[in-house]
Amino acid sequence: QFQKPEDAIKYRQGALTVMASHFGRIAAMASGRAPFDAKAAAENADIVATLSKLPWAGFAEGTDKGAPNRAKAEIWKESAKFKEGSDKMIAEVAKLETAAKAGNLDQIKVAVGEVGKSCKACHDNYRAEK
Ligand code: ASC
Repeated sequence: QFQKPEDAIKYRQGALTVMASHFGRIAAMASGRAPFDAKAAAENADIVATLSKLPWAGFAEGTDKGAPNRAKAEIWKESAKFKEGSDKMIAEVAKLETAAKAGNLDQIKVAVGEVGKSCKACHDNYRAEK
């Protein structure tokens, strides 16, 4: 899928960056920083759900080096645990998508919190400091 390590690194960073942008739009509604727009929430949740499945292929073996990136070597030493974390994130995003499709702001708030926790768990364990 990737010719060079830097292609994989760019791919995963791109997917995560775009995902954060679309998740952020929903998170802003959940926190009241933006007005609740059910249609926009559902559209953004669909995009996040699709994107949530993509970054992981970019964590190809040996791509802790090759371009500027903050991936720790533990990702490949603890690959089962890392996969558990990514699966958890995908599952929490699926719940967010369900809540957003239902137009249920209370459920969206809960799901946004759980998705955020699942992002943070891997960042805490597997993302190096700047
Ligand atoms: C976001 C984002 C993350 C997570 C994380 C949650 O919106 O870009 O990486 O939430 O900050 O703690």
